[in-house]
Amino acid sequence: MNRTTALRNPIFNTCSASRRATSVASSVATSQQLPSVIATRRDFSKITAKKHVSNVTNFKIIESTLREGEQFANAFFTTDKKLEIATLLDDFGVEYIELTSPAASAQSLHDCQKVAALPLKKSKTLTHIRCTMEDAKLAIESGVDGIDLVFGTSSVLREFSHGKDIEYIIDQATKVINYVKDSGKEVRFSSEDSFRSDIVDLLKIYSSVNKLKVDRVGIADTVGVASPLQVMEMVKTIRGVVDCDIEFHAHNDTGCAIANSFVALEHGVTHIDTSILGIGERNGITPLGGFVARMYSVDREYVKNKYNLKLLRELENLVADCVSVQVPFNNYITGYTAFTHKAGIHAKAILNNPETYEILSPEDFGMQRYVHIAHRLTGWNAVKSRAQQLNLELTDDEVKEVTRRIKQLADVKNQSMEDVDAVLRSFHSEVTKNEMSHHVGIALANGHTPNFFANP
Ligand code: HCA
Ligand code: CU
Repeated sequence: MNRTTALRNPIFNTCSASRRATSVASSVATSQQLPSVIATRRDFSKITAKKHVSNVTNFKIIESTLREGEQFANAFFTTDKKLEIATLLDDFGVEYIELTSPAASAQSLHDCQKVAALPLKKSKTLTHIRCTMEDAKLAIESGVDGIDLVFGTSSVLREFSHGKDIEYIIDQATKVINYVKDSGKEVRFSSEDSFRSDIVDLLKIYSSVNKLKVDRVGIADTVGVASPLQVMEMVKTIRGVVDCDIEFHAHNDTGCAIANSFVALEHGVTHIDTSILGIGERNGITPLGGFVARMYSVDREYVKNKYNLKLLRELENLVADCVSVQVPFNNYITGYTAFTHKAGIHAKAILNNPETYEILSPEDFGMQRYVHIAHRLTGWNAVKSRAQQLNLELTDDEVKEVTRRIKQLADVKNQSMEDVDAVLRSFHSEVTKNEMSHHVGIALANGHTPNFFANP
């Protein structure tokens, strides 16, 4: 990467942490720090080919329901539930399943070993630990395929959490990474609270661990503060100093988790962390379903071939039940209104061609679309389609008339589908009776006895 790109990077002008980074970056130009960063960049001059490569059709999911999700307020997973969730995640096809640290508790160690021993078809198992030799030893012994190391790098964490400086962090990371690598396991190093960390510190750390040949580095928006533009700048900057894979972990405090994950992939990230329904610390992280919806909208075939999308609903129901929450009405894909069309104009177009108002096809996810007609915004095309479903034969003029009645009723009070069906049925029998008496009248006038009920 260009020697000064990181220092001129607009990210440094867009948030307070970044502003601090600008001043640090320019002030350290004459200090001891910067030359080593520049030297490191020179070491990576060969990796420019990886810069700005979009991975929106070439990404991996690190599913963290059994790690980040366990940090959700309501979460309590028994061993059996963990095994059930992991098995279903594997059937769904996520590339990785991340598990709570075996150092967290005796039960966590036991559960980590149990999940790691499952005969999974596709998913690899990871555990997520502090960057210490003790945790690393336990993690290696638990039998997982890979180990995610994390260290707090923001000044606020360095001051109020672990109290260590950057040299100490790099030193410690070097010891633990080498130890994990010697065991043959996959290893990732991540900096907690990356977006409130000093960019110069981050570049030093990431380029050091990259030299140690980690499989991945991780960027974590631990507090959900980053905007998509800031993510873009951060990812581009880090992509410029590492040639390993990059993982992105987005919290959703300000509603940007999915957008941030997407932008991250567009600019060179390779792995995205998710959890089912987004459960995690506070209001959680990138939800698996929402992330999948986003990616499907870009390349439907890629996503359909990679994941068993029809299992999404089952996964969400399983986890929702387990942590005592409802799947939200407006949830991506599986929410109860996700494929419900209401306004008359929408309903008409959807009935002609679903692509008019749907970028996601409900059938691909084992869902069904629903045209809502019991309201004052309804239109006669949608009412006609409902009458056909109920096998009630009506002319277009009759459908228009009954639609007027439905609208009148819906202006007075909220209608249910049952109410509308009842109106349709009684209207239909009314017109049928009228027709009958009309025919009877004609027949009698002609001197015949009509027999409507005779067998054919
Ligand atoms: C946490 C840690 C973490 C770690 C993310 C990562 C975060 O605060 O519980 O390892 O990439 O959000 O920073 O979940
Ligand atoms: Cu997190």
